[in-house]
Amino acid sequence: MTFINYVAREINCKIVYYGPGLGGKTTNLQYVHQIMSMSPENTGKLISLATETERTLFFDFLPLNLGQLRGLRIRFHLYTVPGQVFYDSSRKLILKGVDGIVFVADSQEERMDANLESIANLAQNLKEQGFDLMKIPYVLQLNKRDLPNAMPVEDLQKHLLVKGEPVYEAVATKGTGVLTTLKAVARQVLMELRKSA
Ligand SMILES: Nc1nc2c(ncn2[C@@H]2O[C@H](COP(=O)(O)OP(=O)(O)OP(=O)(O)O)[C@@H](O)[C@H]2O)c(=O)[nH]1
Ligand SMILES: [Mg+2]
Repeated sequence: MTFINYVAREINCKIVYYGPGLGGKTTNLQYVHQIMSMSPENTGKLISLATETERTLFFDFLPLNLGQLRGLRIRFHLYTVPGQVFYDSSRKLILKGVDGIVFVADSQEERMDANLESIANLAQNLKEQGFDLMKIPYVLQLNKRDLPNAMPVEDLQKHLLVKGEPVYEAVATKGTGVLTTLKAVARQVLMELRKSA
């Protein structure tokens, strides 16, 4: 549900980072913000609403200006959801009008159930908003590759792939894989835009 504002001559796309609690969604946005703010004309403020312990309470938000399509400026609005199970109503709200999803999986073995639960929750919440996980632009990020208990990539893929989506390994705290992931989802969103434009 891309929002095209012909008066401001801009296209607004919404990308949501989804996944289990403590998986690294906010860390992804912090890194993108750090890199992009080297050219301030492209980036707005990173707005985070967090608890005292830095868990996302409602959402994180980061606007980015990334190029043009047919004379319209393209703005990507990045959001994260709170991963903690009991914030489901916030997740539903944040998914409204979504154009693309990054699923940030936690590679640690003990977080496999939380990953699976979060994917099921995503599919359900998308459905309630009238979206289909099988059709929406979607990439899978396998985060926390630096940890000793990270599962092998093949095992994670076997359990977490939903539709042959692109998969990227990441260490969000170091920025590894963060921009590659973002570019991949942005590319899919732009392809959808071109189809409908
Ligand atoms: N070792 C390691 N730690 C990471 C990595 N990515 C994130 N972390 C750490 O994991 C913790 C949680 O990261 P957040 O980005 O806050 O996780 P989140 O997914 O936003 O969590 P919620 O907001 O509760 O849903 C923080 O202490 C991060 O520094 C990573 O790739 N490797
Ligand atoms: Mg967070």
